[in-house]
Amino acid sequence: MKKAFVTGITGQDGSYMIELLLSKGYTVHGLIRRSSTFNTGRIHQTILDNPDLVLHYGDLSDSEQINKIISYYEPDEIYNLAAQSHVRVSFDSPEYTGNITGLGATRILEAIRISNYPSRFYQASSSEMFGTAPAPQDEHTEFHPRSPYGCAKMYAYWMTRNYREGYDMFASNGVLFNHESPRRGETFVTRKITLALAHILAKKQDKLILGNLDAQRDWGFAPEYVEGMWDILQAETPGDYVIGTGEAHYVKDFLFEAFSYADLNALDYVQYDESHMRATEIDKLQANISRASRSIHWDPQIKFKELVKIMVDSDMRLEGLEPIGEGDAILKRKFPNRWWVND
Ligand code: NAP
Ligand code: F7E
Repeated sequence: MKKAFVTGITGQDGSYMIELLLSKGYTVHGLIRRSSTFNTGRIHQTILDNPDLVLHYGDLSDSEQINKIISYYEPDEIYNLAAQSHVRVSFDSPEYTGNITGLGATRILEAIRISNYPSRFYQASSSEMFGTAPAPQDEHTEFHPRSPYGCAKMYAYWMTRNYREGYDMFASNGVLFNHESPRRGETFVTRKITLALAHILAKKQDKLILGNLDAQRDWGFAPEYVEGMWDILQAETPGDYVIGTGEAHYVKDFLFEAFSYADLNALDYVQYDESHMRATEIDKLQANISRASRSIHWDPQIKFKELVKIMVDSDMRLEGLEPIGEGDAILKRKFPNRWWVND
């Protein structure tokens, strides 16, 4: 039976990742931050249902606990999914973001090196590292990050490559473009839109306040991306892979698509607020996934319009409304056997 160690298990990707690993028969050790209120909303049922999930309190700022877990349990695979992951917030807390999102990866890499156990390491790298580099971006594109978050991720990316080259470790980067789901954090733009729409339909909210609508992003469906992370660690050799859909859409496209799916005009509800703007913005991110498609056979099934419908249906259900249903139908048709279809 394989053992995995996953950080960031209470987040969107971490919650899907531990479910995927448990479904494959792994024993999963998860790092969780102690908090004064419950932070296990996304994984509550998984904890109850799975004796093979072992939780460890700890923090990426504290190498002591990370060292102990890695040297004592000797995991076969380690997925570093924890981060201060909000780009706008990273402008307010650049030092903290560097400590967690950047140095956090180094703490794990050092712990693996010291343990002398051949754990395979996955680093959650990000398309934010590409910044102003012209789209489409791939494994050969030069990085030009535009946020403290992007800079911190670049440091972690290069440390992962350096440990691979210097210590012959199986350490890989997944350079993932934006991926969303019904479990997406509520302050990221896609979820903010679909949740606000559900609140508007439930008559609990009448305005949606947003920032820059003119940026373009390559948005995919998170459960498929988590499968890509696992694929990256099953490859014969370590390496770095770009994962995305290959399509770019404006923020305003997501907004209008979501509201028109519910038969509403977004212009009747949306307002602009400066506070959501960033000191430096990225205009366009769009993946070229040829390498992932060719070498690990990873190809996404869910594209932009389907993603919007899946998220709107889910948030309508969360608000006690009858979903429109096309999103639910897409999930059932495309993934009849996947563990997360009945979310
Ligand atoms: P998320 O929902 O924001 O989850 C972040 C996770 O990190 C949470 O479990 C959080 O714990 C944990 N965390 C934060 N600070 C920590 C600390 N100091 N010590 C230990 N754990 C800490 O992020 P996500 O969307 O799932 O993304 C997963 C990873 O992929 C992140 O590294 C992110 O930067 C990266 N990434 C995401 C995307 C995307 O589009 N989603 C794209 C590229 C890369 P709490 O619940 O306690 O806050
Ligand atoms: O912003 C614009 C905003 O915060 C997307 C993280 O998972 O993906 C994510 O980072 C766009 C930006 O995602 C609001 O200015 C407008 O242009 O949803 P977001 P992100 O910054 O692309 C990358 C790949 C990661 O690695 C990150 O961890 O939407 N935007 N109005 C807004 N964004 C937010 N959050 N809120 C608004 O009101």
